[in-house]
Amino acid sequence: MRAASQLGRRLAAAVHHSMRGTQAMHIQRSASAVALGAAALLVACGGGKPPAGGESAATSASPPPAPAAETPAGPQTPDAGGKVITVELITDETGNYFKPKKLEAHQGDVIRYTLTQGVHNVDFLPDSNPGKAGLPKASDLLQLPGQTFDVKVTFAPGQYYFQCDPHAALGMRGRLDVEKAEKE
Ligand SMILES: [Cu+2]
Repeated sequence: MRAASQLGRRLAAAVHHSMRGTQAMHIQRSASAVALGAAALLVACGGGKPPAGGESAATSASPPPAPAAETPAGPQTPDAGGKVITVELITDETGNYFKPKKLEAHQGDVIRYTLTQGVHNVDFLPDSNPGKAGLPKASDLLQLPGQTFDVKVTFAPGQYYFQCDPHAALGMRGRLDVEKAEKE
């Protein structure tokens, strides 16, 4: 404390010695104006931004929505007259596969990929579906039995191919034939 105040006095004396009259006063005033300005900025920043704690909470809270964005298909509802078609994703002693691996759906139906066993995803790989528009984005990995990934059949009639990325090379692929919605 004492050393600090001595230093302060020495500095003040040095300023008075090196500056004279109004010039010194002017410097001192602008110095305090700068200090006030800085304080105002600090207050502005403190008020404008959430406190550090809140910010880190926001940061740690933001990752969960990201995977949700990559998997837009939450539970979907078929159009009137449409249906839900379940396709199981399975790992067993015979291998990794979709069941059924070949299916037919009409526009407006929902395909409910459902994990039965193992860890799988569903990917309508663009390379496997050249020229096709409106393909669903690849799902996240499904890891819990009963977990689902819904694909609403909104795309044009035709043949589509899907696969499980981790097991595609092992033959975990499927084919979807889309037909126009049936008129009732
Ligand atoms: Cu798989």
